[in-house]
Amino acid sequence: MARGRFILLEGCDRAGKSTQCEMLVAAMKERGHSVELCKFPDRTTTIGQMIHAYLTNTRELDDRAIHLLFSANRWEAMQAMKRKLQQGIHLVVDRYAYSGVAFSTAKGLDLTWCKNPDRGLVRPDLTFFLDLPTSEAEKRGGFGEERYEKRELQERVRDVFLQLKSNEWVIVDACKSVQSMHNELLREVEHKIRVAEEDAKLADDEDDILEDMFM
Ligand code: Z5A
Ligand code: MG
Repeated sequence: MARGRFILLEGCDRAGKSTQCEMLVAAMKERGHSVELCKFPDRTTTIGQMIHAYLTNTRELDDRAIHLLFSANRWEAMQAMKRKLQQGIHLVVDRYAYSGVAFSTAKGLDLTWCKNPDRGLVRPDLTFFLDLPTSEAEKRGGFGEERYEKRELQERVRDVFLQLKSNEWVIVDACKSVQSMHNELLREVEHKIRVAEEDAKLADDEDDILEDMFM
């Protein structure tokens, strides 16, 4: 049996990541895959509650301290995520370490310093970057409610995201309709899973989880 695939949705604010994650999970389940949704920040943990207080402006924190909390929030999820991937469960993940680096670097921290705490996390098998101009994001529901939802910062964040782009990234135009984005994502995911299953039948070598984020 092939291990589960780690499918990440990253992207600009209000680009529809959470909408697409939910649709993707539902469509994969309908097709008979075992799949779970993960979301970062995970606001349900103790660390996640500190992050939530910061994002909703009820708490002030040094830029480095909040960066490390976002990273710790990923590390605390790592054992459970690895176990699920090993059990053949696919993970659809709503934001991850690329958001961590993009936001903190956009605030002025050093890029390499920002990557370091996330070094060695599990690396996604497939990353979608949902790209949306800030002028479009501003027209969408809820923009401006949280700390980082300001135009200049969002534009710097997008620039850093694009610097982090690697081979397993697929750039998606998030100006498109919800349904056409969904069709594109589902097609790519189905292809990725099919290739992994075929490889698992043919190859003897281990299909190890990739524990080399930012390495
Ligand atoms: N952050 C960080 O600094 N460091 C880290 O390590 C991590 C995160 C992991 C909270 O994240 C903040 O944390 C975030 C980055 C920072 N700060 N900012 N800015 P979050 O993930 O909890 O943020 P969120 O509140 O979920 O917002 P979001 O992710 O930006 O939105 P989204 O998930 O991309 O979009 P959505 O909720 O699916 O849709 C937004 C609206 O647009 C909604 O009204 C939809 O109906 C509408 N929508 C969606 N798709 C479309 C299309 N295709 N057309 C038109 N309208 C659409
Ligand atoms: Mg979201």
